[in-house]
Amino acid sequence: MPDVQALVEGIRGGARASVSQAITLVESTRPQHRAQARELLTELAANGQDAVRVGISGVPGVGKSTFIEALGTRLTAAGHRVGVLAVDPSSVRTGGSVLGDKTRMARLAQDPRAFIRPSPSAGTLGGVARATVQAMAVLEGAGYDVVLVETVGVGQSEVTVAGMVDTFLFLTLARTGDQLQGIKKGILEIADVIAVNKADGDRQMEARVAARDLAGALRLVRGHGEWAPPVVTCSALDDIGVDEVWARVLAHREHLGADGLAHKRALQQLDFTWALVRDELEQRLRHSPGVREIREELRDAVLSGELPATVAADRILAAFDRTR
Ligand SMILES: Nc1nc2c(ncn2[C@@H]2O[C@H](COP(=O)(O)OP(=O)(O)OP(=O)(O)O)[C@@H](O)[C@H]2O)c(=O)[nH]1
Ligand SMILES: [Mg+2]
Repeated sequence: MPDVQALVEGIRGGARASVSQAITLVESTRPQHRAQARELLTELAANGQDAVRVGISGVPGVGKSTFIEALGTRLTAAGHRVGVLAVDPSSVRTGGSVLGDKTRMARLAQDPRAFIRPSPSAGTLGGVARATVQAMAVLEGAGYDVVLVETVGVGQSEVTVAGMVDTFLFLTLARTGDQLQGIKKGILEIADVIAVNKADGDRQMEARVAARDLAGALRLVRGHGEWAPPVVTCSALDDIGVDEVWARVLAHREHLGADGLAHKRALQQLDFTWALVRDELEQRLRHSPGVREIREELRDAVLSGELPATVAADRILAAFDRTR
């Protein structure tokens, strides 16, 4: 059982081992660890500084990790301290951790001014999100002033990540016309900056055309007077245009302004509060002795058509209320 006070001191002093241990603590689902994690975060929040929080999403293979390697290396060279976290829904399913892959971030992984942490490999997306938000607080407590959160662009994970960062960067590949429809509309609604990656070699022209088309499509999605997400091209591999992407991220923060950013973060805290409640309720429901007792029997009854779902649901809730 870690000593919270010692951890706090280690984190404030920027000790990597303490940061690592603290993130393991906030990832733990054991009730005792969760209580300690709360204590730790309360201490850290007392004089924590806020980092620039950026989510980076896009389909598998679009170049997220390569981009983070290029961007992160630039940022640390400019004097920043960069934390990298990952939210990987596939690791929730398979128990493996693919994202935050250090082999794609070889230089950054060696960089003393950077800290890379792969996605927690167990639990629900809600649980992973909880751990990630808290890991972000640990990194901020340790003085990392930029936090990048990588998430693969499938399912709910990008919406989840968009809800915990200041700016959401969406990486895509050159697509034109009809292919644009392959990009989910939901993504265009949450993206703050879009970059068409792999704009190198003989794909530069194609990427530029795609960026222009995408910018046009976005103007239809976004309302008048709203932030119009800029669409730029870059090559993460050749480190071309990566600084330009970062400039757009900073421009988005500028657009929000101090009050706008504070308001956005406050709303995120409120959403996060309820997400925590839902996550905790789900855990309690799963472990409720009353529900466990009737679970199998209800399962059979519903499967055989003997019991309607509505009645079964009422019984489960009654069992939960009775024994919680
Ligand atoms: N030509 C070119 N290749 C790139 C570029 N960026 C990434 N790649 C290559 O694309 C492949 C996938 O890159 P990753 O950075 O692992 O992509 P990712 O989006 O992090 O992938 P997942 O983590 O699996 O979702 C690798 O072979 C990279 O070398 C780029 O700008 N240009
Ligand atoms: Mg990756």
